[in-house]
Formats: sequence, C-alpha cells, structure tokens
Amino acid sequence: VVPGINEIYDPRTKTWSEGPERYFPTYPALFLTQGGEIFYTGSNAGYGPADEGREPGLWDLESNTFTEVGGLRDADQLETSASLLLPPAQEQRFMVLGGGGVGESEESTERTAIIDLTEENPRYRDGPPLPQGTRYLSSVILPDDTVFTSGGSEDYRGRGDSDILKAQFYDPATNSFRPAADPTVGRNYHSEALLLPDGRVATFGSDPLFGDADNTRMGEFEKRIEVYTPPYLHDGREERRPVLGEGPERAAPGETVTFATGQPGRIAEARLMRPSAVTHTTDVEQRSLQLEVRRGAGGVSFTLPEDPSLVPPGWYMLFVSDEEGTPSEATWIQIGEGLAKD
Ligand SMILES: [Cu+2]
Repeated sequence: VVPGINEIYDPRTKTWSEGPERYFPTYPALFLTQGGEIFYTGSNAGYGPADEGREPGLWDLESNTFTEVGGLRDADQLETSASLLLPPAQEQRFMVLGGGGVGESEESTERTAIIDLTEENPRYRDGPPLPQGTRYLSSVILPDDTVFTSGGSEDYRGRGDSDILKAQFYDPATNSFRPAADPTVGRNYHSEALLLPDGRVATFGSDPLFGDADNTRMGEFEKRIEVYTPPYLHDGREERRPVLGEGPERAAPGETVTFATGQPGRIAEARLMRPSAVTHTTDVEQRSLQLEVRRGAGGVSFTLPEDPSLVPPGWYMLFVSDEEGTPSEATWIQIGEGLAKD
C-alpha cells in the first residue's frame, strides 16, 4: 500500500483502476454509506503523522471532496479506537468507541460518540462513557440490535499489564451500556471478535508488547480463543430458538424472499447480517439490516432493501427472532444484482 494512493477493483472485469488520491493513516475505518459516499469515522490503527488524515468526515469519491464532521471529543485519541455502523443499518448512525493517542502514547479515552448521517449537517454527539480509557475494544453487532463490546487495554499494546477484563452491551435504543460477563483472557493489539452463525461471539488474538507488568519481558501472541454465549441463549432459550426452513439461497436487492417455517406466528423480527471481516479493532463490513416480517400459512416473507449501497453484494446471515428476542441460527443467503432467487 502506498500512502494516499487508492485503487478501485471491478469484480466483473477483474481489473484495478486508479482511485481518487487521499491520505489516511493505516487501517482507516472507511464505511460505505447509503448513497455511495464513504464515511471515515476517524478510527485507524496508526502509522502516519499526527496531523494528516486524522479528521473524520464524508468522502465523495466522484468529486474527491472530503467534508469534515465536527463534534468529536478527544479527537486526538482516535488511533486504535473501534467504530461501527449501528444497527439497524437503515438508520445510518455510526459510533466511535475509545481510542488512544498517536503512536506509542500512554493516553486513552473512555469517550464514545455517535453521528447520524441522515441529519443535514451531521456532527458527532457524546455517547455514554466506557468504564475506563480503552484502546483496541472489540465491538460486535448481535441479532437483537445490541452491540457486544469486550476487552481492549488502557495503555498501548497492553503495556504495564493494562488489559481490561470487562465486557458490556451497548443498547442503541436506550443509548446506554450494561455489563456483560467478564472475559477471562486479556485482548489488546491484533485481537478480534466476531458473531458466529449460531448467535454466539468468538474472541481471539492479542499481541502485547510485553509479557509482564514491569515491561521487561517480550510479549507473546495470544492463541486462546473464547466463545461468549449471550443471555438470549440462556435459561433454556437455546432449546426454544425459532427455526427457519427451506428458502432461496440467492436473491437480488429489492426482491421478496419466502422461507418455510412450522411456526410463522412465533417469528417477530428478522435481521440480515453481513458476516464479519474484522481487523485492527474495526470491521467496516459488519452491518445489520432490519427486515419487515410478513407471516403466511407455513411460511414467512421478507422484502430485501433495494439500494445496493445498503446491501452490498455478497453473502449474508439471516436471523429471525421471537417476541422474547431469542434468535434462530443463521440461514445463509447470497445477495447481488442478477442473482434472482432460485
Ligand atoms: Cu497490525
């Protein structure tokens, strides 16, 4: 990667062409927005000067103009922050969580912030604070529209034994955090978490700079994996999960798809969730779309959003949930232009 040089890939012709020139630090969190612009939340994984490519904003690729958005507190602590497109994706609200100073800075922030891109002049507004300053926080959207956040460290790459053995849920509906079961393994740089198709969350990796609190020994890459089971599968609910039966494996945006089920009355909600491609604390692929549920005799139907900037082509996990919020296991469906249902 050459800093500032961007390329555009066309999967139809399998060719690369020159994209608009714009500089970002490494691993910039660049999200596709509804309408096709790119939103840079400001999250990045460092390596670059402190005064270039750090301001969050909206990037119009056609005109190569960049409109900065303001309102973000601790804007000098966006390195190693996490960001995500909040569920449901149709609302176009983005969230930034934590982060630290540039380079090997000891500083980190507990700040979270949210921006609504449907507003005329979008600006970040403060969200509820994290329990403490946090870098490398993992954040995973769950099928019940909450965000599971876990781990991270207070100092650069867990220095000084600063891993944070805490997890919490962020609920966009109430704009608040509530605690989740503590993780048992510390996770800082090069750690990840993602949603599994069975509704659980896997957390893995971590690349501490040092192996002890006094910072005298070299760190070792963390090889243990943890699997977290959210409360929506506790207390026997796992046995009562709704089940989605036969349906199409492929569909085009805007199409209505029908799936068989023995219990259409039990299916209250449906979410189309893009599988994770997380690295360096942020997953720009992660998105969850709310689908309206139509119940029929022996089946349920959903109409997919029409706009490919909301539903970029690819494979998705379709989750249905009951009134209580107990999700099904995911059913895989490939969505894209020209993929009519079969
Ligand atoms: Cu890296």
